[in-house]
Amino acid sequence: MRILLTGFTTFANHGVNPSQRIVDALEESRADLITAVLPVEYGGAGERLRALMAQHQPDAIVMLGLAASRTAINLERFALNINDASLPDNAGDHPRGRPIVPDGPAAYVTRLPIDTMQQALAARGIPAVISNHAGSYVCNHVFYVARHALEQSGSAIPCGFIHVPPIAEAGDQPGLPLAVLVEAVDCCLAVLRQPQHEYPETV
Ligand code: PCA
Repeated sequence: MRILLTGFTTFANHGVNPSQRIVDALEESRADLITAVLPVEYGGAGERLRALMAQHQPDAIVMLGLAASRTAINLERFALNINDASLPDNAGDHPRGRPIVPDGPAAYVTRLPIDTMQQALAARGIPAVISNHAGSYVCNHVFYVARHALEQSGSAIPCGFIHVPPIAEAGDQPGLPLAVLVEAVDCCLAVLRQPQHEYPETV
């Protein structure tokens, strides 16, 4: 199974984006991983993601991003058809209430086995919750763009978004150590590699 795993560069006042560090840590770990770090730009990230999908034709897509205010792994359930954030992106684009795909569906549901992933994470003692949506900034944007592209092409491959908290060592905010974040994502990828996404005995 060839899995496309993406993270993001830094943005706003976040010195480090844990999603980039996780991707860097895992990129050499398995031959089945295709990794990329996306710019925190609505247009640029969507374009890059579509190009990666077209080039590699992955069997699964897992996108990662930082959710600075969260303290657990957040398995995202829905991507919303809206770009709307108080913060501009890294290219200065600052949409408010702008649909991602005019006339597209209001939301797409994840195609990741998030319940099984949550159980697998809990079994390892890693705090993980299901979050109903990925916000309305660039993370939600790429989640929607990927799901829309798959829907348009009639593909039903696993595809979804996981938000991670900050790296605990990196600042004064609560978070999780980088090693735990890496283990969490590795654990989610192991779930995907199981036939029918059964609960993995060993990951
Ligand atoms: N988090 C932001 C964008 C990039 C990232 O890592 C978000 O939650 O939209």
